[in-house]
Amino acid sequence: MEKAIKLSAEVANALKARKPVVALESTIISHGLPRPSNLEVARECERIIRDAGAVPATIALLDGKILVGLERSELEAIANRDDISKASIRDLPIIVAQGKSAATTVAATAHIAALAGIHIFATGGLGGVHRGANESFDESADLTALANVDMTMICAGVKSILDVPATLERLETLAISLVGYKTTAFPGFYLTDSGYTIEHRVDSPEEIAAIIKARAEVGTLSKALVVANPVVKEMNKALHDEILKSGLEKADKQGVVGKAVTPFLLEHFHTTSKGESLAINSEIIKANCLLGAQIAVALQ
Ligand code: PSU
Ligand code: MN
Repeated sequence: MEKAIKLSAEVANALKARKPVVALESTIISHGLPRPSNLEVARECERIIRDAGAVPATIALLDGKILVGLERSELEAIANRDDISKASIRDLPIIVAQGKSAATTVAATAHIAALAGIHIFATGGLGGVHRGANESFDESADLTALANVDMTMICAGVKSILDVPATLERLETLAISLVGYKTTAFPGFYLTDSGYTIEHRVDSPEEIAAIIKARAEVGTLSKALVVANPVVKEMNKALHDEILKSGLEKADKQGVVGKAVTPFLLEHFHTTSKGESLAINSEIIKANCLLGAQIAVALQ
């Protein structure tokens, strides 16, 4: 049988030559951003990483193959095709065996990247504990995935649609290391500051590289390190809170549950904020890609 995981030539060569590589997820492209911005941002991210001296490895499933590093046409397919589902780790064997196509979440991307030998990963905002999770049990598999993988995860904190303090508690319980980049205010995705503080602060990619090296020595390589990088220009806070409130109400009224919740709320933000959340979401992802590449380069 052919192998299920296929590395692009660029990624395979980079890994063989021990060059810096940064993994990127694809759910953001197919379910997190509207067309045509999704493809533009995805391309821009890859360019930013290359310009910083690293190799981007966008991960997705196309027609039953797990691709690590996408060709131009493959990235277009993920951005524009209508048959791209949202895959978490548990969906991977099913999609592969059935020859289907899917974008990978943070959980699935981290899992695949580690299998491929990539240990730096940049995204927008992590998944986490949803509001009302004490009844719905809706907690993103991103958290448990990061508790089981050797990964440095660059993000703007967790998405502000979530229960942020509960997510911080879960990160602690799951022994996922957490540092703020140039801050001790935990970022709130669209907002620079979620209102919750974190203990550890780092100020340079070199400092993060030193922590990554220390992880091997202290035996925490099987768990992720989360680097929380706040957005520079945040969304208007009043507008943010208003859109979040109406989005949660609308989701509740329409009975949106499970994996549809996050894409539904992000879409509500993008349509209701008249482009403001989209611009900020794009900035977040790009800034995290740059920092990811800088960390990967500093590690060498
Ligand atoms: N960050 C973004 N946009 C996104 C996501 C993260 O800026 O669309 C995606 C990631 O793929 C993440 C997923 O893993 O949302 C979380 O979904 P859920 O809450 O269903 O686990
Ligand atoms: Mn969920």
